[in-house]
Amino acid sequence: MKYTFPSILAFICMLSFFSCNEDVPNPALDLGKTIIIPQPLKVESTGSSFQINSGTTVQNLNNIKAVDGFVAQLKKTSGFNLESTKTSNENTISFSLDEASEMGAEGYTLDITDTQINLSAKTEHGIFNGIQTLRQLLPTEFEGEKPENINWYVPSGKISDKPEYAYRGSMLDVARHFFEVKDVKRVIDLIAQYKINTLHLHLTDDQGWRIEIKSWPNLTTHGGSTQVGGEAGGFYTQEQYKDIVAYAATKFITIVPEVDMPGHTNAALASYPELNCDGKATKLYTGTEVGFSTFCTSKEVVYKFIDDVIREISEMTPGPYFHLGGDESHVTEMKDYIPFIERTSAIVNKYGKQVMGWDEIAHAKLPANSTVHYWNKAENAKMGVEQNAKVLISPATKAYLDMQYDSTTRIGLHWAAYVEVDSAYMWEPSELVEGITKENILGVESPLWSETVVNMDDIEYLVFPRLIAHSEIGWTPSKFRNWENFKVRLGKHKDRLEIQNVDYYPSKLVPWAPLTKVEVDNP
Ligand code: TNX
Repeated sequence: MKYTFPSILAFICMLSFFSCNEDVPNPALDLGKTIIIPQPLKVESTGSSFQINSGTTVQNLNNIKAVDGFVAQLKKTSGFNLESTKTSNENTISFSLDEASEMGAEGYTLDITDTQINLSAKTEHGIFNGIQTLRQLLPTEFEGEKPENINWYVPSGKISDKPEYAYRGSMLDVARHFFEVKDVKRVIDLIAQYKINTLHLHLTDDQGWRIEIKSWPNLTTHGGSTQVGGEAGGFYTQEQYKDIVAYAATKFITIVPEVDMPGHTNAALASYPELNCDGKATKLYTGTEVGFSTFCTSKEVVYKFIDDVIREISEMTPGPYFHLGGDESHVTEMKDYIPFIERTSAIVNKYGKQVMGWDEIAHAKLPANSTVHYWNKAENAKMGVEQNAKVLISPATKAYLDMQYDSTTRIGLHWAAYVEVDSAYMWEPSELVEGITKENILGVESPLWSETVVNMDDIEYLVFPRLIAHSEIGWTPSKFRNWENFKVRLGKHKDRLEIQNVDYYPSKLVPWAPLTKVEVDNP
């Protein structure tokens, strides 16, 4: 491709003093061969291409914010001015909202001819998702930091795309090990490109309380002071939490806060003696056992405490959900657990949020619009569905990002399974549990528990590339998914991970390969 007639002509044009863009036909590129993850619903190639060059203008009549970020990055890496224009001409990238779009709340249509790119969607979120696709149609250099003197061709054709599931999430456990705001923002940046739209933050556990609660300050000053292994912990001030929420919103990611209760509460029990039945504060805990702690569910002060916590967090959280945990409460008797979940759920509703909780909460009678988060027991998920709850799907054997890839993986656990990339990819949410169908499923979430995860490199190593596989499960209908095809696309996605300095796990099952010359011209 590099030495074909058009490229030689283009070279001659570069040496001459006048532009001959119009005379040089753009290369014939095949949109259908371009690697896009998650795979869009419909891709039709027209076998030509659009060239972004010094004369390209940008039309953003609806002043869509997400467009500004995209254009800034393209300016930085192409060196072109990309002036904004009110009218589209023969060389324009245009972004527009279209009330009549049939692609739904998150879908988009991307129409590329040899003279224009038109991205349209019903909502700004749809435009954002279309931009994530457009990023992958551009040369990998787009993801870099400095101007690159290359041809900026985009294959022509039409993509009509929308997601299979409304909720496509990841979870970060900031309780076992604490991660700074900048790390959370990097996670947000990295996952957003795969059209993930939710980040669940596991904010509290036995080892640490990570969110400032103004009415109960000892939760963070004492309860947040340490972490697994005994080093110093940390917590988010309310200002920092709001900053995370606002940053996530710019990438169309909703934050779901979790306060895990009545078990997994040692950090709170160590901070306030009155939450314990014997009135004595427990010791801070830096090990990795689970299931040994519980709030004293019969004490009124516990519900005053929970009311304050849920109120303060809900006030800072624009998203619809509050996750109350509810898992592994092994030392709470069922006769105490059930009324606890019911009373706490009512508090969540009182502050305008919908209940989300790990699958054990289905033992209780759940209010309308609740979501049971299936991680372990299919029968719990079914009990949830029987009371009309939705199910969020995170089976530990497939979706847990803290599971080791194999027995040699340097970090991670394996109590549920070893989860290699093929295993992470090859499953279908609506076929996991008999009786739980697509209608019952809110979506898919990939949790990263952090008992063994200490820094950003560890996060990236466990999250990538498995989250990329999960993103396609949540976005693309199963009839268009196939491991043999996915592993090749993932292999060719390598350059994009590397230019973003992602410390991914180079699974032997994936044919990792830099793009060849022909593919570079047909990105
Ligand atoms: C189970 S998943 C837990 C977590 C652990 C995780 C480790 C769930 C609801 N509870 O407390 O961190 O396993 O894989």
